[in-house]
Amino acid sequence: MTSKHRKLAEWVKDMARMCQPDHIVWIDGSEEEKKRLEKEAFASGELIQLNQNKLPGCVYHRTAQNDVARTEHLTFICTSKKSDAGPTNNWMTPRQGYAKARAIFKNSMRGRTMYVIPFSMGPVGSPFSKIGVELTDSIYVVLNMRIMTRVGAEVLQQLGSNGAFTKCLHGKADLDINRRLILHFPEDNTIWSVGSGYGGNVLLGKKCLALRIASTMGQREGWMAEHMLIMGVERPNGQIQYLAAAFPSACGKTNLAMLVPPQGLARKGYKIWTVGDDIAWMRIDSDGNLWAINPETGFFGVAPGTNSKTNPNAVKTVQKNTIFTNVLLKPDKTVWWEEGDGPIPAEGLDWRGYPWRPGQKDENGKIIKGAHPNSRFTAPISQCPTASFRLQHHHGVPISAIIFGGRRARLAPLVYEAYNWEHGVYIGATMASERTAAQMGKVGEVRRDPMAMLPFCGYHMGDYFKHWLHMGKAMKKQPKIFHVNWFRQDQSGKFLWPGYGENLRILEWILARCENTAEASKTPLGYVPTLRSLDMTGLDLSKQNLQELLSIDEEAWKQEMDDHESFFKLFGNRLPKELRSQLAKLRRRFSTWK
Ligand code: OXD
Ligand code: MN
Repeated sequence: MTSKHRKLAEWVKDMARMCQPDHIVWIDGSEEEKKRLEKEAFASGELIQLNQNKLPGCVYHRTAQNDVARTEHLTFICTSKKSDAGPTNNWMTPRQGYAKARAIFKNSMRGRTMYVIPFSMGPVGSPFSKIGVELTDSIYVVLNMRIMTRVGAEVLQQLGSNGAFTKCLHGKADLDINRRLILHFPEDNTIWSVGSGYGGNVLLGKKCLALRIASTMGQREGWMAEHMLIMGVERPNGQIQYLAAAFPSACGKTNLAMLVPPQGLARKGYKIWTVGDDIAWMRIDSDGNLWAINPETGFFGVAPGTNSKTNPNAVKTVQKNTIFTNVLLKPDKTVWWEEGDGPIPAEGLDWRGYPWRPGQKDENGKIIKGAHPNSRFTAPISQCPTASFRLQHHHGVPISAIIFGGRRARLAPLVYEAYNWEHGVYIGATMASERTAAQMGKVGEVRRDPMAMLPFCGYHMGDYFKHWLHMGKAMKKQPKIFHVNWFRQDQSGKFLWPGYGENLRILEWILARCENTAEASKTPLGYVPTLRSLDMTGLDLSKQNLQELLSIDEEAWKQEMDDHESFFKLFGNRLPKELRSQLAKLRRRFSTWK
Protein backbone atom coordinates (compact mmCIF):
# COMPACT_ATOMS: atom_id res chain seq x y z
CA MET A 1 0.00 0.00 0.00
CA THR A 2 1.27 3.50 -0.79
CA SER A 3 -0.30 6.92 -0.75
CA LYS A 4 -0.87 9.41 -3.53
CA HIS A 5 -0.78 12.13 -0.87
CA ARG A 6 2.54 13.87 -1.53
CA LYS A 7 2.79 15.67 1.84
CA LEU A 8 2.01 12.45 3.73
CA ALA A 9 4.65 10.51 1.79
CA GLU A 10 7.23 13.26 2.42
CA TRP A 11 6.45 13.40 6.13
CA VAL A 12 6.79 9.62 6.49
CA LYS A 13 10.13 9.84 4.70
CA ASP A 14 11.33 12.68 6.95
CA MET A 15 10.37 10.85 10.14
CA ALA A 16 12.01 7.66 8.88
CA ARG A 17 15.19 9.62 8.14
CA MET A 18 15.21 10.72 11.79
CA CYS A 19 14.23 7.36 13.39
CA GLN A 20 16.05 5.05 10.93
CA PRO A 21 13.71 2.01 10.94
CA ASP A 22 14.84 -1.06 8.99
CA HIS A 23 11.41 -1.35 7.33
CA ILE A 24 8.33 0.78 6.75
CA VAL A 25 4.95 -1.03 6.67
CA TRP A 26 1.66 0.64 5.77
CA ILE A 27 -1.32 -0.66 7.76
CA ASP A 28 -4.30 -1.64 5.59
CA GLY A 29 -6.72 -2.83 8.29
CA SER A 30 -7.17 -6.35 6.85
CA GLU A 31 -7.68 -9.55 8.86
CA GLU A 32 -4.65 -11.10 7.17
CA GLU A 33 -2.53 -8.21 8.43
CA LYS A 34 -3.78 -8.70 11.99
CA LYS A 35 -2.85 -12.40 11.94
CA ARG A 36 0.60 -11.63 10.55
CA LEU A 37 1.33 -8.95 13.18
CA GLU A 38 0.08 -11.12 16.03
CA LYS A 39 2.26 -14.00 14.90
CA GLU A 40 5.29 -11.74 14.84
CA ALA A 41 4.50 -10.37 18.32
CA PHE A 42 3.98 -13.88 19.76
CA ALA A 43 7.39 -14.86 18.40
CA SER A 44 9.14 -11.82 19.90
CA GLY A 45 7.31 -12.05 23.24
CA GLU A 46 5.65 -8.63 22.82
CA LEU A 47 2.31 -10.46 23.07
CA ILE A 48 1.19 -13.77 24.57
CA GLN A 49 -1.63 -15.67 22.89
CA LEU A 50 -4.41 -16.44 25.39
CA ASN A 51 -6.47 -19.65 25.61
CA GLN A 52 -8.23 -19.67 22.23
CA ASN A 53 -11.00 -22.02 23.40
CA LYS A 54 -11.96 -19.84 26.34
CA LEU A 55 -10.97 -16.41 25.03
CA PRO A 56 -11.01 -16.58 21.21
CA GLY A 57 -9.03 -13.86 19.49
CA CYS A 58 -7.65 -12.54 22.81
CA VAL A 59 -4.04 -11.62 23.52
CA TYR A 60 -2.01 -10.53 26.55
CA HIS A 61 0.59 -7.80 26.98
CA ARG A 62 2.76 -6.46 29.79
CA THR A 63 4.16 -2.93 29.81
CA ALA A 64 7.42 -1.94 31.47
CA GLN A 65 6.99 -1.64 35.25
CA ASN A 66 7.53 2.12 35.25
CA ASP A 67 5.11 2.63 32.36
CA VAL A 68 1.64 1.80 33.64
CA ALA A 69 -0.31 5.08 33.49
CA ARG A 70 -0.47 8.44 31.75
CA THR A 71 2.50 10.59 32.78
CA GLU A 72 0.98 14.04 33.13
CA HIS A 73 4.24 15.61 34.29
CA LEU A 74 5.88 14.56 31.00
CA THR A 75 2.93 15.78 28.88
CA PHE A 76 3.35 19.20 27.24
CA ILE A 77 1.46 21.63 25.07
CA CYS A 78 4.02 23.25 22.75
CA THR A 79 2.84 26.65 21.57
CA SER A 80 4.77 29.76 20.55
CA LYS A 81 3.20 31.71 23.43
CA LYS A 82 3.06 30.26 26.95
CA SER A 83 -0.28 31.95 27.57
CA ASP A 84 -1.87 29.86 24.81
CA ALA A 85 -1.19 26.68 26.80
CA GLY A 86 -2.58 28.38 29.90
CA PRO A 87 -1.94 27.83 33.60
CA THR A 88 -3.13 24.21 33.73
CA ASN A 89 -0.76 22.69 31.15
CA ASN A 90 2.97 22.02 31.08
CA TRP A 91 4.47 24.16 28.34
CA MET A 92 7.45 24.30 25.98
CA THR A 93 8.02 26.22 22.77
CA PRO A 94 7.63 24.08 19.64
CA ARG A 95 11.35 24.61 19.00
CA GLN A 96 12.33 23.26 22.42
CA GLY A 97 9.85 20.40 22.14
CA TYR A 98 11.02 19.23 18.74
CA ALA A 99 14.69 19.52 19.73
CA LYS A 100 14.32 17.53 22.96
CA ALA A 101 12.24 14.79 21.38
CA ARG A 102 14.36 14.64 18.21
CA ALA A 103 17.40 13.77 20.35
CA ILE A 104 15.48 10.76 21.72
CA PHE A 105 13.87 9.70 18.43
CA LYS A 106 17.14 9.89 16.50
CA ASN A 107 18.07 6.39 15.24
CA SER A 108 15.67 4.89 17.84
CA MET A 109 14.02 2.54 15.31
CA ARG A 110 17.21 0.85 14.11
CA GLY A 111 16.50 -2.88 13.84
CA ARG A 112 12.76 -2.18 14.09
CA THR A 113 9.83 -1.66 11.72
CA MET A 114 7.96 1.63 11.45
CA TYR A 115 4.23 1.06 10.94
CA VAL A 116 2.17 3.75 9.21
CA ILE A 117 -1.40 3.76 10.53
CA PRO A 118 -3.91 5.98 8.70
CA PHE A 119 -6.88 6.34 11.07
CA SER A 120 -10.18 8.16 11.25
CA MET A 121 -11.64 9.48 14.49
CA GLY A 122 -15.35 9.21 13.74
CA PRO A 123 -17.07 7.49 10.80
CA VAL A 124 -14.96 7.74 7.65
CA GLY A 125 -16.20 10.69 5.62
CA SER A 126 -18.47 12.17 8.31
CA PRO A 127 -18.36 15.96 8.63
CA PHE A 128 -17.84 15.32 12.39
CA SER A 129 -14.67 13.23 11.82
CA LYS A 130 -10.93 13.96 11.67
CA ILE A 131 -8.12 11.93 10.16
CA GLY A 132 -4.73 11.19 11.70
CA VAL A 133 -1.73 9.13 10.67
CA GLU A 134 0.27 7.47 13.45
CA LEU A 135 3.80 6.22 12.89
CA THR A 136 4.89 3.72 15.54
CA ASP A 137 7.49 1.03 16.17
CA SER A 138 5.09 -1.00 18.35
CA ILE A 139 2.89 -3.85 17.09
CA TYR A 140 0.93 -3.52 20.37
CA VAL A 141 0.05 0.04 19.36
CA VAL A 142 -1.01 -1.05 15.86
CA LEU A 143 -3.29 -3.78 17.24
CA ASN A 144 -4.82 -1.40 19.80
CA MET A 145 -5.38 1.32 17.19
CA ARG A 146 -7.14 -1.26 15.00
CA ILE A 147 -9.68 -1.74 17.82
CA MET A 148 -9.93 1.85 19.05
CA THR A 149 -10.19 3.62 15.67
CA ARG A 150 -11.06 3.02 12.03
CA VAL A 151 -7.79 2.26 10.24
CA GLY A 152 -6.38 1.45 6.85
CA ALA A 153 -7.17 1.64 3.17
CA GLU A 154 -10.56 3.38 3.35
CA VAL A 155 -9.03 6.15 5.47
CA LEU A 156 -6.22 6.72 2.95
CA GLN A 157 -8.80 6.87 0.21
CA GLN A 158 -10.79 9.46 2.17
CA LEU A 159 -7.60 11.49 2.65
CA GLY A 160 -7.13 11.66 -1.14
CA SER A 161 -4.11 13.50 -2.48
CA ASN A 162 -4.38 16.60 -0.36
CA GLY A 163 -6.57 16.03 2.73
CA ALA A 164 -5.67 17.40 6.17
CA PHE A 165 -4.42 14.99 8.83
CA THR A 166 -2.85 15.09 12.29
CA LYS A 167 0.79 13.98 12.16
CA CYS A 168 1.26 11.51 15.04
CA LEU A 169 4.69 10.07 15.74
CA HIS A 170 5.24 7.44 18.42
CA GLY A 171 8.41 5.59 19.30
CA LYS A 172 9.20 3.32 22.24
CA ALA A 173 12.88 4.31 22.15
CA ASP A 174 14.32 2.62 25.27
CA LEU A 175 11.18 3.02 27.45
CA ASP A 176 13.26 5.06 29.89
CA ILE A 177 11.06 7.35 32.01
CA ASN A 178 13.86 9.94 31.93
CA ARG A 179 13.65 9.96 28.14
CA ARG A 180 9.85 10.04 27.88
CA LEU A 181 7.89 12.97 26.43
CA ILE A 182 4.28 13.35 25.25
CA LEU A 183 4.25 16.53 23.15
CA HIS A 184 1.38 18.31 21.41
CA PHE A 185 1.95 20.96 18.76
CA PRO A 186 -1.51 22.43 18.06
CA GLU A 187 -0.04 25.07 15.72
CA ASP A 188 1.34 22.28 13.49
CA ASN A 189 -1.45 19.71 14.00
CA THR A 190 1.27 17.37 15.29
CA ILE A 191 1.81 14.95 18.20
CA TRP A 192 5.15 13.38 19.21
CA SER A 193 5.22 10.72 21.90
CA VAL A 194 8.43 8.95 22.83
CA GLY A 195 9.69 6.58 25.51
CA SER A 196 6.40 5.01 26.58
CA GLY A 197 4.30 1.97 25.69
CA TYR A 198 1.27 2.76 27.90
CA GLY A 199 -2.06 3.20 26.07
CA GLY A 200 -2.97 6.71 27.23
CA ASN A 201 0.48 7.94 26.14
CA VAL A 202 0.76 6.04 22.85
CA LEU A 203 -2.67 5.43 21.29
CA LEU A 204 -2.37 8.90 19.87
CA GLY A 205 -5.93 9.02 18.48
CA LYS A 206 -7.33 8.97 22.03
CA LYS A 207 -6.31 11.54 24.65
CA CYS A 208 -3.71 13.29 22.47
CA LEU A 209 -5.72 13.80 19.27
CA ALA A 210 -9.38 13.34 20.27
CA LEU A 211 -9.06 15.59 23.33
CA ARG A 212 -5.93 17.79 23.47
CA ILE A 213 -5.54 18.58 19.77
CA ALA A 214 -9.28 18.31 18.96
CA SER A 215 -10.18 20.75 21.75
CA THR A 216 -8.05 23.38 19.98
CA MET A 217 -9.65 22.52 16.62
CA GLY A 218 -13.10 22.74 18.20
CA GLN A 219 -12.36 26.17 19.60
CA ARG A 220 -11.19 27.36 16.19
CA GLU A 221 -13.92 25.68 14.16
CA GLY A 222 -16.88 26.09 16.53
CA TRP A 223 -17.44 22.62 18.02
CA MET A 224 -16.58 20.75 21.23
CA ALA A 225 -14.22 17.86 22.05
CA GLU A 226 -15.14 16.58 25.51
CA HIS A 227 -14.13 13.90 28.01
CA MET A 228 -17.64 12.43 28.09
CA LEU A 229 -19.54 9.19 27.75
CA ILE A 230 -22.58 9.16 25.47
CA MET A 231 -25.60 6.93 26.09
CA GLY A 232 -29.20 6.57 24.99
CA VAL A 233 -32.15 5.68 27.22
CA GLU A 234 -35.04 4.09 25.33
CA ARG A 235 -38.55 3.95 26.71
CA PRO A 236 -41.12 1.27 25.85
CA ASN A 237 -42.74 3.66 23.35
CA GLY A 238 -39.49 3.50 21.37
CA GLN A 239 -38.47 7.07 22.07
CA ILE A 240 -34.74 7.42 22.83
CA GLN A 241 -33.15 10.34 24.64
CA TYR A 242 -29.38 10.73 24.63
CA LEU A 243 -27.15 12.20 27.27
CA ALA A 244 -23.44 13.00 27.58
CA ALA A 245 -21.64 12.86 30.92
CA ALA A 246 -18.24 14.10 32.09
CA PHE A 247 -16.67 12.56 35.20
CA PRO A 248 -13.00 12.66 36.16
CA SER A 249 -10.99 9.50 35.43
CA ALA A 250 -11.96 6.56 37.70
CA CYS A 251 -15.49 7.78 38.51
CA GLY A 252 -17.33 5.08 36.54
CA LYS A 253 -17.96 6.47 33.04
CA THR A 254 -17.58 3.02 31.47
CA ASN A 255 -20.00 1.45 33.97
CA LEU A 256 -22.64 4.14 33.48
CA ALA A 257 -22.39 4.03 29.68
CA MET A 258 -23.45 0.37 29.61
CA LEU A 259 -25.70 0.29 32.66
CA VAL A 260 -28.21 -2.54 33.18
CA PRO A 261 -31.63 -1.29 34.37
CA PRO A 262 -32.33 -2.30 38.00
CA GLN A 263 -34.96 -4.92 38.86
CA GLY A 264 -37.24 -2.32 40.45
CA LEU A 265 -37.61 -0.41 37.18
CA ALA A 266 -37.91 -3.54 35.01
CA ARG A 267 -41.68 -3.04 34.63
CA LYS A 268 -40.93 0.22 32.79
CA GLY A 269 -39.01 -1.64 30.09
CA TYR A 270 -36.07 0.72 29.69
CA LYS A 271 -33.31 -0.16 27.23
CA ILE A 272 -29.84 1.38 27.31
CA TRP A 273 -27.82 2.16 24.18
CA THR A 274 -24.07 2.67 24.57
CA VAL A 275 -22.58 5.20 22.16
CA GLY A 276 -19.24 5.80 23.92
CA ASP A 277 -17.52 5.62 27.30
CA ASP A 278 -14.77 8.25 27.16
CA ILE A 279 -14.92 10.90 24.44
CA ALA A 280 -17.67 12.97 22.79
CA TRP A 281 -17.26 15.27 19.80
CA MET A 282 -20.26 17.59 19.70
CA ARG A 283 -21.47 19.96 17.02
CA ILE A 284 -24.43 22.21 16.45
CA ASP A 285 -26.14 20.52 13.50
CA SER A 286 -28.35 22.02 10.81
CA ASP A 287 -31.39 21.80 13.14
CA GLY A 288 -29.61 24.16 15.59
CA ASN A 289 -29.33 21.45 18.26
CA LEU A 290 -26.28 19.78 19.80
CA TRP A 291 -25.36 16.40 18.26
CA ALA A 292 -22.57 14.08 19.38
CA ILE A 293 -20.43 11.30 17.98
CA ASN A 294 -18.02 9.00 19.76
CA PRO A 295 -14.85 9.33 17.67
CA GLU A 296 -13.60 5.94 18.92
CA THR A 297 -14.62 2.37 18.07
CA GLY A 298 -13.37 0.59 21.18
CA PHE A 299 -13.13 0.66 24.95
CA PHE A 300 -9.80 1.06 26.71
CA GLY A 301 -11.23 0.24 30.12
CA VAL A 302 -9.83 -0.36 33.59
CA ALA A 303 -10.04 -4.08 34.42
CA PRO A 304 -9.91 -4.21 38.27
CA GLY A 305 -13.39 -3.70 39.68
CA THR A 306 -15.06 -4.83 36.45
CA ASN A 307 -17.29 -7.83 37.20
CA SER A 308 -20.73 -9.25 36.47
CA LYS A 309 -22.28 -7.11 39.18
CA THR A 310 -20.60 -3.74 38.49
CA ASN A 311 -20.65 -4.02 34.69
CA PRO A 312 -22.07 -7.23 33.19
CA ASN A 313 -22.02 -5.77 29.68
CA ALA A 314 -18.30 -5.02 29.87
CA VAL A 315 -17.67 -8.59 31.05
CA LYS A 316 -19.57 -9.88 27.99
CA THR A 317 -17.72 -7.45 25.70
CA VAL A 318 -14.25 -8.74 26.64
CA GLN A 319 -14.86 -12.46 26.02
CA LYS A 320 -13.29 -12.33 22.54
CA ASN A 321 -10.99 -10.23 20.31
CA THR A 322 -9.69 -8.32 23.34
CA ILE A 323 -6.19 -7.15 24.31
CA PHE A 324 -5.54 -7.50 28.04
CA THR A 325 -2.73 -5.39 29.48
CA ASN A 326 -1.06 -5.84 32.90
CA VAL A 327 -3.71 -8.18 34.36
CA LEU A 328 -2.94 -11.52 36.08
CA LEU A 329 -2.16 -14.42 33.74
CA LYS A 330 -3.55 -17.77 34.92
CA PRO A 331 -1.85 -21.12 34.23
CA ASP A 332 -4.60 -22.05 31.73
CA LYS A 333 -3.80 -18.85 29.75
CA THR A 334 -6.93 -17.02 30.82
CA VAL A 335 -6.88 -13.80 32.85
CA TRP A 336 -8.00 -12.48 36.23
CA TRP A 337 -7.98 -9.20 38.12
CA GLU A 338 -8.85 -7.99 41.60
CA GLU A 339 -12.61 -7.56 42.14
CA GLY A 340 -13.22 -9.45 38.94
CA ASP A 341 -15.37 -12.53 38.37
CA GLY A 342 -14.63 -16.06 39.45
CA PRO A 343 -12.72 -17.45 42.40
CA ILE A 344 -9.34 -15.97 43.29
CA PRO A 345 -6.87 -18.16 41.40
CA ALA A 346 -4.53 -20.30 43.49
CA GLU A 347 -1.57 -19.17 41.39
CA GLY A 348 -0.59 -17.23 38.30
CA LEU A 349 1.87 -14.73 36.91
CA ASP A 350 1.30 -11.20 38.16
CA TRP A 351 1.31 -8.11 35.94
CA ARG A 352 5.10 -7.93 36.23
CA GLY A 353 5.47 -11.56 35.13
CA TYR A 354 6.43 -12.89 38.58
CA PRO A 355 4.89 -16.04 40.10
CA TRP A 356 1.94 -14.98 42.25
CA ARG A 357 -0.20 -16.51 44.99
CA PRO A 358 -3.09 -14.86 46.83
CA GLY A 359 -2.09 -13.06 50.01
CA GLN A 360 1.61 -12.89 49.07
CA LYS A 361 3.27 -9.79 50.60
CA ASP A 362 6.16 -7.59 49.54
CA GLU A 363 9.13 -6.64 51.74
CA ASN A 364 7.03 -3.88 53.37
CA GLY A 365 4.26 -6.30 54.28
CA LYS A 366 1.92 -4.97 51.57
CA ILE A 367 -0.27 -7.44 49.66
CA ILE A 368 1.02 -7.93 46.10
CA LYS A 369 -1.70 -7.43 43.54
CA GLY A 370 -2.11 -9.89 40.68
CA ALA A 371 -3.28 -7.21 38.25
CA HIS A 372 -1.99 -3.64 38.24
CA PRO A 373 -4.74 -1.25 39.54
CA ASN A 374 -4.62 0.49 36.14
CA SER A 375 -4.55 -2.73 34.09
CA ARG A 376 -6.74 -2.53 31.01
CA PHE A 377 -8.84 -4.27 28.39
CA THR A 378 -9.04 -3.03 24.80
CA ALA A 379 -12.23 -4.30 23.18
CA PRO A 380 -14.43 -3.37 20.19
CA ILE A 381 -17.63 -1.46 21.02
CA SER A 382 -19.42 -3.57 18.43
CA GLN A 383 -19.12 -6.54 20.85
CA CYS A 384 -20.97 -4.71 23.63
CA PRO A 385 -24.52 -6.10 24.07
CA THR A 386 -25.84 -2.52 24.40
CA ALA A 387 -23.84 -1.05 21.48
CA SER A 388 -25.87 1.72 19.85
CA PHE A 389 -27.25 1.13 16.36
CA ARG A 390 -26.16 4.69 15.55
CA LEU A 391 -22.40 4.16 15.93
CA GLN A 392 -21.80 4.53 12.21
CA HIS A 393 -24.24 7.42 11.82
CA HIS A 394 -22.39 10.40 10.37
CA HIS A 395 -24.22 12.91 12.55
CA GLY A 396 -24.27 10.83 15.74
CA VAL A 397 -27.06 11.40 18.23
CA PRO A 398 -28.96 14.48 19.52
CA ILE A 399 -28.04 15.38 23.12
CA SER A 400 -30.86 16.22 25.56
CA ALA A 401 -28.81 16.51 28.74
CA ILE A 402 -25.23 17.07 29.83
CA ILE A 403 -24.18 15.66 33.19
CA PHE A 404 -21.18 16.64 35.29
CA GLY A 405 -20.06 14.74 38.37
CA GLY A 406 -17.33 13.81 40.76
CA ARG A 407 -16.62 12.08 44.04
CA ARG A 408 -17.74 14.26 46.96
CA ALA A 409 -18.15 12.37 50.24
CA ARG A 410 -20.13 15.09 52.00
CA LEU A 411 -20.78 18.04 49.73
CA ALA A 412 -22.78 17.61 46.54
CA PRO A 413 -26.36 16.28 46.53
CA LEU A 414 -27.10 13.10 44.58
CA VAL A 415 -28.36 15.21 41.67
CA TYR A 416 -29.21 18.81 40.86
CA GLU A 417 -30.11 20.75 37.75
CA ALA A 418 -28.55 24.02 36.65
CA TYR A 419 -30.82 27.03 36.27
CA ASN A 420 -29.60 27.64 32.74
CA TRP A 421 -26.66 27.01 30.39
CA GLU A 422 -24.44 29.71 31.92
CA HIS A 423 -25.03 28.34 35.42
CA GLY A 424 -24.31 24.86 34.03
CA VAL A 425 -20.96 26.05 32.66
CA TYR A 426 -20.17 27.36 36.16
CA ILE A 427 -21.02 23.95 37.63
CA GLY A 428 -18.74 22.26 35.09
CA ALA A 429 -15.94 24.76 35.62
CA THR A 430 -15.93 24.20 39.40
CA MET A 431 -16.28 20.42 39.21
CA ALA A 432 -14.05 18.47 41.60
CA SER A 433 -13.32 15.02 42.89
CA GLU A 434 -11.83 13.79 46.13
CA ARG A 435 -8.82 11.53 45.93
CA THR A 436 -9.37 7.84 46.65
CA ALA A 437 -6.85 5.39 48.05
CA ALA A 438 -6.21 4.23 44.46
CA GLN A 439 -4.51 7.52 43.58
CA MET A 440 -1.22 9.02 44.70
CA GLY A 441 -1.50 11.78 47.30
CA LYS A 442 -3.63 12.52 50.36
CA VAL A 443 -6.93 10.63 50.55
CA GLY A 444 -9.90 13.01 50.56
CA GLU A 445 -7.97 15.91 49.02
CA VAL A 446 -10.12 17.86 46.57
CA ARG A 447 -8.83 18.08 43.01
CA ARG A 448 -10.61 20.60 40.79
CA ASP A 449 -11.13 19.09 37.37
CA PRO A 450 -13.23 21.42 35.19
CA MET A 451 -15.48 19.42 32.86
CA ALA A 452 -13.10 16.46 33.62
CA MET A 453 -10.78 18.15 31.11
CA LEU A 454 -7.95 19.35 33.36
CA PRO A 455 -5.38 16.90 31.90
CA PHE A 456 -6.89 17.05 28.41
CA CYS A 457 -7.67 20.66 27.44
CA GLY A 458 -5.09 21.64 24.81
CA TYR A 459 -5.32 25.40 25.35
CA HIS A 460 -5.94 28.08 27.96
CA MET A 461 -8.77 26.89 30.17
CA GLY A 462 -10.14 30.41 30.62
CA ASP A 463 -10.67 30.47 26.85
CA TYR A 464 -12.16 26.99 27.04
CA PHE A 465 -14.84 28.25 29.46
CA LYS A 466 -15.48 31.14 27.06
CA HIS A 467 -15.93 28.63 24.26
CA TRP A 468 -18.53 26.72 26.29
CA LEU A 469 -20.47 29.96 26.91
CA HIS A 470 -20.24 30.85 23.24
CA MET A 471 -21.45 27.40 22.11
CA GLY A 472 -24.50 27.72 24.38
CA LYS A 473 -25.41 31.03 22.78
CA ALA A 474 -25.10 29.55 19.30
CA MET A 475 -27.59 26.68 19.95
CA LYS A 476 -31.26 26.89 19.15
CA LYS A 477 -32.12 24.56 22.02
CA GLN A 478 -29.50 24.02 24.70
CA PRO A 479 -29.30 20.67 26.47
CA LYS A 480 -30.11 21.00 30.18
CA ILE A 481 -27.08 20.66 32.48
CA PHE A 482 -27.01 18.54 35.65
CA HIS A 483 -24.56 17.54 38.38
CA VAL A 484 -24.55 14.10 40.00
CA ASN A 485 -22.65 12.61 42.93
CA TRP A 486 -22.93 8.83 43.35
CA PHE A 487 -20.34 8.87 46.14
CA ARG A 488 -21.98 10.63 49.08
CA GLN A 489 -21.22 9.01 52.46
CA ASP A 490 -22.86 9.01 55.87
CA GLN A 491 -21.06 10.02 59.07
CA SER A 492 -19.50 6.57 59.37
CA GLY A 493 -18.07 6.72 55.85
CA LYS A 494 -20.59 4.32 54.31
CA PHE A 495 -21.86 5.08 50.80
CA LEU A 496 -25.47 6.27 50.96
CA TRP A 497 -26.31 5.44 47.35
CA PRO A 498 -25.97 1.93 45.82
CA GLY A 499 -24.84 3.23 42.41
CA TYR A 500 -24.35 1.06 39.28
CA GLY A 501 -27.69 0.02 37.70
CA GLU A 502 -29.64 2.00 40.31
CA ASN A 503 -28.23 5.19 38.77
CA LEU A 504 -30.93 4.80 36.11
CA ARG A 505 -33.39 6.18 38.70
CA ILE A 506 -31.48 9.46 38.59
CA LEU A 507 -31.17 9.43 34.79
CA GLU A 508 -34.94 8.91 34.67
CA TRP A 509 -35.48 12.09 36.69
CA ILE A 510 -32.96 13.98 34.55
CA LEU A 511 -34.67 12.98 31.31
CA ALA A 512 -38.11 13.77 32.74
CA ARG A 513 -36.81 17.23 33.69
CA CYS A 514 -35.78 17.70 30.05
CA GLU A 515 -39.43 17.19 29.16
CA ASN A 516 -40.70 19.26 32.08
CA THR A 517 -42.51 16.27 33.59
CA ALA A 518 -40.69 15.85 36.94
CA GLU A 519 -41.00 17.81 40.14
CA ALA A 520 -38.14 19.70 41.76
CA SER A 521 -37.44 22.15 44.57
CA LYS A 522 -35.54 25.34 44.05
CA THR A 523 -32.33 25.54 46.09
CA PRO A 524 -29.28 27.81 45.94
CA LEU A 525 -27.46 25.10 43.94
CA GLY A 526 -30.21 24.60 41.39
CA TYR A 527 -33.23 22.32 41.11
CA VAL A 528 -33.13 19.28 43.41
CA PRO A 529 -35.64 16.40 43.14
CA THR A 530 -38.53 16.31 45.58
CA LEU A 531 -38.58 13.01 47.47
CA ARG A 532 -41.61 11.76 45.58
CA SER A 533 -40.27 12.72 42.15
CA LEU A 534 -37.74 9.84 42.17
CA ASP A 535 -39.00 6.32 41.45
CA MET A 536 -37.55 4.17 44.26
CA THR A 537 -39.65 1.06 43.54
CA GLY A 538 -37.80 -2.04 44.68
CA LEU A 539 -34.91 -0.16 46.23
CA ASP A 540 -34.36 -0.58 49.93
CA LEU A 541 -33.32 2.95 50.84
CA SER A 542 -34.74 4.75 53.89
CA LYS A 543 -36.47 8.09 53.51
CA GLN A 544 -33.92 9.50 55.93
CA ASN A 545 -31.00 8.38 53.73
CA LEU A 546 -32.65 9.79 50.63
CA GLN A 547 -33.16 13.08 52.47
CA GLU A 548 -29.51 13.09 53.44
CA LEU A 549 -28.47 12.31 49.84
CA LEU A 550 -30.39 15.35 48.61
CA SER A 551 -29.44 17.69 51.46
CA ILE A 552 -27.27 20.79 51.20
CA ASP A 553 -24.87 21.73 54.00
CA GLU A 554 -24.72 25.53 53.97
CA GLU A 555 -21.50 25.79 56.00
CA ALA A 556 -19.67 23.31 53.77
CA TRP A 557 -20.86 25.22 50.71
CA LYS A 558 -19.55 28.52 52.09
CA GLN A 559 -16.12 26.95 52.24
CA GLU A 560 -16.62 25.42 48.79
CA MET A 561 -17.51 28.83 47.28
CA ASP A 562 -14.35 30.36 48.78
CA ASP A 563 -12.47 27.52 47.14
CA HIS A 564 -14.14 28.28 43.78
CA GLU A 565 -13.03 31.88 44.14
CA SER A 566 -9.40 30.97 44.76
CA PHE A 567 -9.46 28.40 41.92
CA PHE A 568 -10.74 31.07 39.54
CA LYS A 569 -7.72 33.28 40.37
CA LEU A 570 -5.59 30.81 38.42
CA PHE A 571 -7.15 32.00 35.16
CA GLY A 572 -6.53 35.73 35.74
CA ASN A 573 -8.24 38.05 33.32
CA ARG A 574 -8.97 35.17 30.92
CA LEU A 575 -11.71 33.92 33.24
CA PRO A 576 -15.00 34.90 31.57
CA LYS A 577 -16.84 37.55 33.58
CA GLU A 578 -19.98 35.39 33.38
CA LEU A 579 -18.38 32.83 35.72
CA ARG A 580 -17.44 35.48 38.27
CA SER A 581 -21.00 36.73 38.16
CA GLN A 582 -22.34 33.16 38.58
CA LEU A 583 -20.30 32.86 41.78
CA ALA A 584 -21.77 36.13 43.05
CA LYS A 585 -25.28 34.87 42.23
CA LEU A 586 -24.63 31.59 44.04
CA ARG A 587 -23.45 33.49 47.13
CA ARG A 588 -26.56 35.69 46.93
CA ARG A 589 -28.88 32.66 46.67
CA PHE A 590 -27.30 31.16 49.80
CA SER A 591 -27.53 34.44 51.72
CA THR A 592 -31.29 34.69 51.12
CA TRP A 593 -32.06 30.99 51.58
CA LYS A 594 -34.45 29.62 54.22
C1 OXD B 1 -8.69 7.24 30.66
C2 OXD B 1 -8.46 8.38 31.57
O1 OXD B 1 -7.83 6.35 30.58
O2 OXD B 1 -9.31 9.28 31.62
O3 OXD B 1 -9.75 7.22 30.01
O4 OXD B 1 -7.44 8.40 32.27
MN1 MN C 1 -10.83 9.05 30.15
